[in-house]
Amino acid sequence: MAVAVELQRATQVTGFLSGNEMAALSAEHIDFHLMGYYPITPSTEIAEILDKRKAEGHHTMVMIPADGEHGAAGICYGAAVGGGRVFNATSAQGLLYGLEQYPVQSGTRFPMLLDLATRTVSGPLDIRGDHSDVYYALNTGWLIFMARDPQAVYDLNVCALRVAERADVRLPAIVAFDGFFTSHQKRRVHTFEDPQVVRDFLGPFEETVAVLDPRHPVTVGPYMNDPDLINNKFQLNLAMEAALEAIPGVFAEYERLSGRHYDLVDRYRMDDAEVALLLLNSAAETAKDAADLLRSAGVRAGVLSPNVLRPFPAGELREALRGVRAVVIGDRADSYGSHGGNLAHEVKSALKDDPANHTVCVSRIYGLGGRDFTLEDATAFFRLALDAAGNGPMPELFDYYGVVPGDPTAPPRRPGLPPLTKEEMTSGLIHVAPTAETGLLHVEAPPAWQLVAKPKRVAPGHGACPGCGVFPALDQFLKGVEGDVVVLYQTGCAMVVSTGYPYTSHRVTYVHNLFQNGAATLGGLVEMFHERQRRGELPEGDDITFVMVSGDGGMDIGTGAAIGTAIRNHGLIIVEYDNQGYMNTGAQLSYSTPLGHRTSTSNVGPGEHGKSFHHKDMPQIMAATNIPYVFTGVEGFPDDLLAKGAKAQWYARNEGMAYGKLLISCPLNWLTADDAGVNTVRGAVDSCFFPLYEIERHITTITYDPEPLGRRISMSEWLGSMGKTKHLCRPEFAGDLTQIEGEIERRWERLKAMDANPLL
Ligand SMILES: Cc1ncc(C[n+]2csc(CCOP(=O)(O)OP(=O)(O)O)c2C)c(N)n1
Ligand code: SF4
Ligand SMILES: [Mg+2]
Repeated sequence: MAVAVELQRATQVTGFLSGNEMAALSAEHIDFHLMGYYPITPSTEIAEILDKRKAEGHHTMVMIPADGEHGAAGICYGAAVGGGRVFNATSAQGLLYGLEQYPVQSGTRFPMLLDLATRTVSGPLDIRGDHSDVYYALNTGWLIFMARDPQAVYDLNVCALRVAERADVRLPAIVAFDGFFTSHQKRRVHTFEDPQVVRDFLGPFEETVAVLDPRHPVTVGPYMNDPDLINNKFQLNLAMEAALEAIPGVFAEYERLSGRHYDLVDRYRMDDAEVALLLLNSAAETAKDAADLLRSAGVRAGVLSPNVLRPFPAGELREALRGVRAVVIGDRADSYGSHGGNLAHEVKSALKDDPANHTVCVSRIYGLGGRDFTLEDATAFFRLALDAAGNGPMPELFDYYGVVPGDPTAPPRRPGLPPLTKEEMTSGLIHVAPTAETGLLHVEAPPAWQLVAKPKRVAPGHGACPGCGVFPALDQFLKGVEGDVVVLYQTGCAMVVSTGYPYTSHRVTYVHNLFQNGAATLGGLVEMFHERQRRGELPEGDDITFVMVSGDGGMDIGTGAAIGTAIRNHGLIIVEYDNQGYMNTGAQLSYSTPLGHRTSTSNVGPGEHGKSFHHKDMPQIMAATNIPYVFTGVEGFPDDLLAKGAKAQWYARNEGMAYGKLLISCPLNWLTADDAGVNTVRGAVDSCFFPLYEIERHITTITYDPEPLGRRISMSEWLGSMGKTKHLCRPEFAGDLTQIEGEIERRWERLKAMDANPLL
């Protein structure tokens, strides 16, 4: 028999890869038709690796960078409906932002695979790993597999898809592995030498509904009420049960190919265990070492860890715990107020169905926010189990592990700089008033250098890279804004490098909410300010200017919120700093990345020529909402920026929303020298890639025109000045360069026409 297994085993190669690398490799071996994705740490690498491999010509999967995870989930759903293999990868907020789409995917029974590098759900924002995200998926109707190490990521991706696509299952599947612990740590791994082995194991994709056959029209997603909906859900439940039946067989078949054994529940030294730990993913591996140590001291200790969470392997857990006197169930996420995490509750309910079971269940919340789970922690859990088994005082049945309650009377660890006063932030040198003839604003202000004494609202000592253009540009803009300011930052470099509990670089009140919802949040805050003033709860004369700061990425995923806020015309300013990519997450493309530019998700090689579509023209999009003021600016033109700051404040105070886009240099990812920032953004202006202009009460004015000054430079001169775009000056990219030049010229000519004609 052993010989037969050996004979069927496929040839494998050994590597040293991380969980994300294994996720990407398995996706390549599966050869999905399409991946829809949106970057989020720590799962982003998966799309980055696949994009790079595509550029190098290793695969031809369609890779679609979405405008957000809701969009990514929508792309995946559409593609799945189209009949083919579909892949996505995300984490934390990304999972939650797409959440609404997942029950549709399972409810209409279209299989696909989503890799989840688990991470803490905000807020506060924390990019490291726990299981608060995957627990949100428990009720989505998706199969959920748990991969404890990089090897399991590869293996379970293949097995999960095989289960998902069975005719009696037809459900989407998540494979979840621990963010950073598994996603980024490399291990010795084995993969099939020939990807065809994986493809044969899966067989061809069989569509059940032919949406792309016009000769046989179908209706997908009709609205469904009583009495059918409950039957739809019942059938989903049956599919879960079918999956539970099928998984052991799929695992066994996979074992014959790979030699690697998986069960519904991973049992370690459980045969005669009297105490046990029940943990998910990487922590269970640590617990195994603790079990070994205890075993050598004569304690019958074991470890249980489900490889599958949905369907929940209740029967296997019941059986495994039958002779166990006490188990500590660790949850890396709380189900707040319910006296236990989801795993603890589900295990307890499984045991309840076995009247012969007398295992004491101790529930602990541990390891939130990526907090390590060490050998000492696992040993402490075993001690709790031993106490609960009767060897010591009975522990609390539910508690948090490794926390301190905090002291509300403790002073801040380090006092920051003193708050800015209204007086010091009001130079009195800037005067703004509408002109009688045109109604457009006239700004009277000294040259920007004369305002250097006006304090910066962001203190020095933040963590931006050397030469980063974000804060100099923001400061030049904010120099034009007088008095009190409240800022809201969407997630991005400016937020990440300027706050980190318990420190802040902000000398004015600062709010962070989510990556994409800042405009709506600030709209609510502005209106609360006015309403409380109207009710006499805040002093009548007080005036605050509300400023949202966002990266270009925030204006992709947050476009809807920004446009909604603009259409409602709240009195606030949105400043977008555009560094042409998602820089704090590792330089992925944004919709503001221009055509042909190299980013970590628009690589350059025989299979790809950098970003494949033109950059979004956000000022024109915002202008179309009819807000009173739209502008562009760069650091190299401080007087221009200062005046635009003053106008933006005037409009926010008197008429409604102002929006401005600042092009800022990012030496780290543009691959330019640290001191080249001002020249690089100047080059963008002088090549007419980024014209300086404003749209005030629908009238467009170019505020700096390089042409009459003889300063216009060619596109290739500007592109050649940055490492990320140098390739575009090579002969084989001549076609791309022509396309870029054509688009930039078209936009510039259109702008000039708008400048010349007040009706445009
Ligand atoms: C819903 C959601 N999706 C993804 C992320 C991950 N994320 C945080 S910031 C960011 C990119 C920010 O790019 P941008 O706004 O251009 O700012 P930059 O980092 O370039 O300064 C991404 C992808 C998130 N926090 N929330
Ligand atoms: S990555 Fe770029 S934008 Fe972000 S802090 Fe560094 S230089 Fe600035
Ligand atoms: Mg950016």
